[in-house]
Amino acid sequence: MFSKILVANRGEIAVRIIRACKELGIRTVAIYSEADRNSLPVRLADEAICVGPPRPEQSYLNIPHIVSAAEIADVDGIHPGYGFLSQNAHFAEICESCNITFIGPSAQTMRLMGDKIAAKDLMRKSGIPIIPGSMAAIKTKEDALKTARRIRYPIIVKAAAGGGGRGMRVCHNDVRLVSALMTCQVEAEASFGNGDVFVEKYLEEPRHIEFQILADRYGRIIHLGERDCTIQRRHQKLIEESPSPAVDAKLRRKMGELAVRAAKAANYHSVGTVEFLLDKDGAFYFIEMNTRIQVEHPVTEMVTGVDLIKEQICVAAGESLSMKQDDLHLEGWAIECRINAEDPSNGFAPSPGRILELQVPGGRGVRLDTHIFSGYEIPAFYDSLLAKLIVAGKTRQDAIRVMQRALEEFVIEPIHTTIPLHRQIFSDPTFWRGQISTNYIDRFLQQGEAE
Ligand code: MV4
Repeated sequence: MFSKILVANRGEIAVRIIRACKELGIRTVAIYSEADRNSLPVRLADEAICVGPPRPEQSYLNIPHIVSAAEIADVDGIHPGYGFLSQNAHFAEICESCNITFIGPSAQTMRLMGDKIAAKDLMRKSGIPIIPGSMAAIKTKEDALKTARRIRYPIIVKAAAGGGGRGMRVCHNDVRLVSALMTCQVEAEASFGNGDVFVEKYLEEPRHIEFQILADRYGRIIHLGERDCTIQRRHQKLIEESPSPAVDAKLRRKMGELAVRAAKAANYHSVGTVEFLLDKDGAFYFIEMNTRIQVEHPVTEMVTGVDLIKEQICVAAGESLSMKQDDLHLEGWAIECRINAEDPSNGFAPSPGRILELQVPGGRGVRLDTHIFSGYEIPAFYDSLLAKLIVAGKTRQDAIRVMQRALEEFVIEPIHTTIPLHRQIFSDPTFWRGQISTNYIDRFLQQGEAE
């Protein structure tokens, strides 16, 4: 087992990882930027090292500074959390070359899954359903038009190095396809240094269903059920739940088996997520695999009773999986709301500033993962996630009631947050019925405008 882990992240996930380490008897090193000097992870960790100025490129993404901190503190593992360096294969390689375990999958697996064309190709060869489209990078407009004849419109153009909705374009005719191809290539080259793009059939109003995977270094792989992350805005998830109202036991078994097969094909170890789109007819398709712990992992923890961060650390340390697939049962219902420092009534504009009044929810079935405290100053340099409010209930209806009650208790002043928006969503009959698709939030916000 590790004796000391460096947490290469900030905010709530840094706190989450430090807590898991403490329960495992592992010492912790926090890194922080100059903007996070007085942050909660810095206070909770055994040691803390400043790695640079506020801008992420100079601190949380600064590989030389982070590796130097790890060497000075003499850690044997680095936990990258999510975002920042969590899916950076180069960083994982540098950690390993310094004899420090990168707590995640192999650099090779991360590189493979980071290329959405290569990932899709691997899944197709492994018998996992994929969305019809180009099987390789589209180089010319003739390539694109030929594929369009085969799969018909609507079509989506995606960047091979994209993912999570970045660098995507939907088109309904040849003219738009040709221009989307050009813009996507240029944008992808500029943002990712890889201009490869591919096209596929655009599915209208699908649900986003992702399976949690847990795998040890010896090829044992299990899934921990699904999360429904359909409620998003501009590819930022707002609400996640497990199980999904759209998945029954039979579909779960089928999708779960394919998710495990996908992870096997990728030679996967550590925790990971296999993302599917599920359409109205119950057909589903692999879209991508996320090679990190995800923001929404707590909903899976609440319905399985498994501590995913602890498991991730244990398998990284070389322990073999103690659980078998048949040992796992989903019990009850869990829902997570992302509480962001944003103003939903002003286009979700960031709302940095100091928290002067804080009243946190509690009681039966309530879990709050957060790094905020009364007097905390929200820096403007990072993503706006302040807290994850997670609830568990016996049924979906029960969980919704707990969430409504918890949202009523929650006070964060004077900054703007997504709390009022969540209160509205949780009293929407459409949400109660679970009849949601990826267009839900846009429609919901439009309704509000019309009233
Ligand atoms: C799609 C799609 C429709 N058809 N691909 C968005 C996140 C990224 N992982 C993939 N995404 C999508 N890919 C095809 N072929 C629709 C989306 C999508 C979406 C998916 C899940 C939840 C919300 C979404 C919002 C917009 C688009």
